[in-house]
Amino acid sequence: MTITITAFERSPDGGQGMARDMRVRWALEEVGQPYDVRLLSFKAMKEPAHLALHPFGQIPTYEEGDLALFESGAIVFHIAERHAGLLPDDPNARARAITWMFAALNTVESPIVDREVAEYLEGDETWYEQRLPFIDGRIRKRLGELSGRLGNADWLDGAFSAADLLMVTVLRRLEGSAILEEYPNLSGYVARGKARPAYRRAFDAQPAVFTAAPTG
Ligand SMILES: N[C@@H](CCC(=O)N[C@@H](CS)C(=O)NCC(=O)O)C(=O)O
Repeated sequence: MTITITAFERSPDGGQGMARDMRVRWALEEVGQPYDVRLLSFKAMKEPAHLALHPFGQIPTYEEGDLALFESGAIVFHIAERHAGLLPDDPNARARAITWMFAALNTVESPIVDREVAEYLEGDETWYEQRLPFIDGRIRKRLGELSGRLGNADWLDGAFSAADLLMVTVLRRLEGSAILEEYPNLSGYVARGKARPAYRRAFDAQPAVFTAAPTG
């Protein structure tokens, strides 16, 4: 059955792969599943046809036969459950990998997204300069903890898994801020993820069209 995902018609980051369809593309490349991409304008994302697939009018979505999913984490989890290669077979190792998937999206991504929102939407506010150090402090706290746990390991818990795929895409959102470079093992971790052939294929497949709009 054909898999179809949605992505921005015009990538606000100019094709840097920061939008969350990149996670889904990468997961599909890791498990060797071909997919089609339906590109959407910002207007089309808020229209009934897309809202029927995604209640919040965002990308990415995932369609396969009768199944329609939204939320990048849920989509990556679905792909990892249906195809070998992104979750360990051992039940305990699998549960730990799933735990790290939640950690990436709930615990690490949240302050990073706060920083993006502040930059995009609050940059002109009088209190912006005072707020940024607080957000960066929350990010550094999480990165310090993550860095301590990763140590010298290649991946979060044994072999590369969907947890690493999500965590790498989350940490990538800090590219350009110089914060990530304060944690050399995390920079190396992101570089390892980006060096995977499946990542390269996914990155090269996403369109590089610039608009000034924020990714949200
Ligand atoms: N938690 C959602 C977030 C989805 C999201 O924020 N998508 C962004 C692109 S990365 C989007 O569609 N932004 C445009 C908008 O919200 O109007 C997920 O992980 O899929």
